Amino acid sequence: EFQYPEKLNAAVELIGNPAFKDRIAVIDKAGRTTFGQMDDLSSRIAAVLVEDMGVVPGNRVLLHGPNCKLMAACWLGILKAGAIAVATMPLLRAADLAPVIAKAKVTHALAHPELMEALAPTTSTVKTLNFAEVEAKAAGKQPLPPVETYAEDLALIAFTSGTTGVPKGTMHFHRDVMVICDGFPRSMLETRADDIFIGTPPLAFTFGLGGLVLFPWRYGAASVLIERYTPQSLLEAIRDYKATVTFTAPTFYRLMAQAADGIDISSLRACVSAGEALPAAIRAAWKKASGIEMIDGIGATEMLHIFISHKPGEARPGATGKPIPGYEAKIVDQEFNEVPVGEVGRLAVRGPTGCRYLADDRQRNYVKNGWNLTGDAYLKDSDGYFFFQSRTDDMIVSAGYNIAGIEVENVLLGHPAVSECAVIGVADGERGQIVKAFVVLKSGEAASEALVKTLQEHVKATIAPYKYPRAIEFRDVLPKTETGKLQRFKLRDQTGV
Ligand code: 3SK
Repeated sequence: EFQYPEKLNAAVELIGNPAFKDRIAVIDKAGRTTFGQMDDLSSRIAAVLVEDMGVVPGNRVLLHGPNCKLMAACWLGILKAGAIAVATMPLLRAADLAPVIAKAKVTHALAHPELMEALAPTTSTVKTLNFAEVEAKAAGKQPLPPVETYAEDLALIAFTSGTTGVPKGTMHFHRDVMVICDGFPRSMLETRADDIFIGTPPLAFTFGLGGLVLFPWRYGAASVLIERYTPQSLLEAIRDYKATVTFTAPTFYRLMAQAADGIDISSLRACVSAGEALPAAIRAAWKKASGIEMIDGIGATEMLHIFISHKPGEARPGATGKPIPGYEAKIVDQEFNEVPVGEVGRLAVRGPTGCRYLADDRQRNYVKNGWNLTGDAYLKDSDGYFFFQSRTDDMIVSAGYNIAGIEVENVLLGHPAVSECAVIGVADGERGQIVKAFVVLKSGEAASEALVKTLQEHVKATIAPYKYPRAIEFRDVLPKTETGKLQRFKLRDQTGV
């Protein structure tokens, strides 16, 4: 299992498989591109990097673009040139990119023409081309024979701002790229060559990189790459391209479930949800709208991709699943002792991928005794299913009770007036902390004292009454990362707790 030759280039493995040469690798609004054509284009891009930009093996090349064919081709070209891909979210601006460029010692950059402004302050030190220039230059090149790399050479550095704000670079090898392709998409998704993958996560987020391009390509399947979706346009794209597998986050499934009426999405066979815990209400809403039982999963940029999940049909309500083949997981206390079945503790994981921060002392907090501590509080049941409770820094302790904010969030989300919500603990003289909910209402609903009371009663009637939010604040939007994760720490900062 997960054995690879000493010499390995993940880009060559994924796009250069002669058996897939004439199959479709990428579908976009401009048409269809075969594996053979993507292989050729990415080898020409590698030639541009090496011959025109002076890239040498080991250079770190920043990629800044939305999900599109050229973003994917440039990623492959960078690996074929023996360089290291540092993909960044399209929403990031110059001030966000500066620490990434400095930390990763980026020497070269490729960016979408409309996003070049974000790189303007660094073009004197970072050699930069836009995707249109890359494409024009590539047309005049001979494909570069791929640089020979080793399985344990760095292939990518993925930055995570996480839910705490300060970006960290996570380093992953060529073999790690193959490991994730040979894990989840084989054992859980049972990917087939006739699959068509579609979804929303950016390729700069390893959830999207794996789910939208690497996984389908490993099995000769196709990837639909479109720059931006609304819930409505993703449903239409599923219908138009007859997509079979979706990757997106719970919130997007919830919005798609509300908009799915009358759109034929019967081509779908599997829907993967990750990036955030999956509330039972959303699982049920999507099942009703699409007929499909979602595949839930938890991953981490530090682990490269998903490590706990379940097969279709093996979902257990409220559970994320079990460790996928190759990975082990356990629940530990502060002293790193395993806690009894059914008790909440810190999730520890180990397997063929793991955390290697680039020059960051936080490595010692994340990896202990060879286990990765993801910052999630979980419990394991007697059948070995893992149940998400909260982020470890999101656990609320009120009058001696441990309250997982997510449980309260899930109950509030089940109320018809609530569109989104986030729950945190705020300091309270009497109880230590109290539960506070920030609520975004559905359109047409109005904030009022009466609604506060109604929502409080709804929580009290659904779960243990001590968990009800003693404070509720209505907001128009909630703070989120570029990948859509709630940033509860920002609410805590704003509230001064
Ligand atoms: O669950 C996540 O946040 C995640 C992160 C990186 C890669 C994959 C996933 C699902």
